[in-house]
Amino acid sequence: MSTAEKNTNLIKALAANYGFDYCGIAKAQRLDEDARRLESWLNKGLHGSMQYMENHFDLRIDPSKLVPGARSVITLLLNYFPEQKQSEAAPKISKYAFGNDYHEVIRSKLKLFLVEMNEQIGEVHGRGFVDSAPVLERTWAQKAGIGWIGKNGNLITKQSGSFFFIATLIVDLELEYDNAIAKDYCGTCTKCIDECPTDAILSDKIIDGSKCISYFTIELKDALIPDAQKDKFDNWMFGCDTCQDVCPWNRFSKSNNEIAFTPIPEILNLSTNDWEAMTEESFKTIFKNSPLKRAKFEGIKRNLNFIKK
Ligand code: B12
Ligand code: SF4
Ligand code: SF4
Repeated sequence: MSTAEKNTNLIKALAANYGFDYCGIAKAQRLDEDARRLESWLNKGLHGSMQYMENHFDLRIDPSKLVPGARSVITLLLNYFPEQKQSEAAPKISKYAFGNDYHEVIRSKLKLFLVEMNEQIGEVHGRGFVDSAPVLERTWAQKAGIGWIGKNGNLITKQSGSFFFIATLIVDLELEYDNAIAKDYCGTCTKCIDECPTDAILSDKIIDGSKCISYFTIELKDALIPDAQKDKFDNWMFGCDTCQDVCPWNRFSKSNNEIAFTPIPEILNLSTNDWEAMTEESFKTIFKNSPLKRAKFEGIKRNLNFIKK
């Protein structure tokens, strides 16, 4: 067995030990095709007011700018599909935000993962990323053979759908590479496009971020959501899962086993009236470890006000 093969096996075993559901590896290289797609997305203003998406273009398309001497990009997926559902009276919250903030949960796993790689393999330079860094995570997951990019823009796995977080480890270690899935298993389906409440899904797997409910309810920092969107949110208060809920591949979703993603009871049970009555103090206490913090108390109140009939 070659050293690359031995190290690859070890990394895939470590991924499973840390509770990741998928692990795939791609050769670290410049993403020229994606650079064109990203550039066009930005030029069309589909990022709305998410100015951070304009920053670090060179880093986003070239892993060796993030880790000097980068050889491999390891992609790890963590399932967040919950067993529990929200009550009918609750304002809708995206499933990814039911439990503790995934950034913290995954970051600590990645840290330990790198330490263990160094202990077991020898000196490996690398960095772990989840979400907030300039890394095209969906592209790397696709290149690592884990799934395909659906018409709804999400990375979809054939075995268990798309309710997964994506994390990447960029390392200066030569490994064995997985083959990208060449095929697209969306076929003639257009359910996500038809059902998106704000028509944010364009052709060619392009998402108009500036029209997505997730953008309006989480990323938009303005005091008001534009009137043109009124009555379109279908009771989504934080994020939106519609294009994944309607995706036939998500009938294969299995409940996650991550204790940290156990739903916060208030998310499942509070009615819109309960939310309206909530004070800032209770919000800060109940959601201190939750992704809802990103929208802040004022953002949640703004969203509640906007979805009110
Ligand atoms: C900005 C952002 C948003 C914005 C903009 C959305 C968007 N589509 O870009 C907003 C706030 C709207 C958003 C919403 C959501 N997001 Co978001 N978001 C991001 C972030 C930070 C950057 C994405 C980005 O680079 N966008 C720029 C566009 C141009 O890139 P892209 O959409 O990733 O598409 C690339 C590839 O798909 C590729 N591509 C397209 N077609 C094809 C075809 C082939 C063959 C290939 C090879 C490549 C390819 O082209 C693009 C550029 O290369 C990533 C984290 C990260 N660092 O990657 C999370 C991320 C994409 N989001 C995630 C999630 C979970 C969501 C939501 C589901 C949350 C929710 N429930 O509310 C929604 C889903 C909306 C949707 N349908 O996409 C997950 C996706 C997990 C998955 N299974 O795919 C990520 C990866 C975060 C994470 N670490 O887990 N998000
Ligand atoms: S998350 Fe909701 S608003 Fe955004 S693209 Fe999907 S269905 Fe449309
Ligand atoms: S709903 Fe249909 S078109 Fe959309 S991502 Fe899923 S399979 Fe593809």
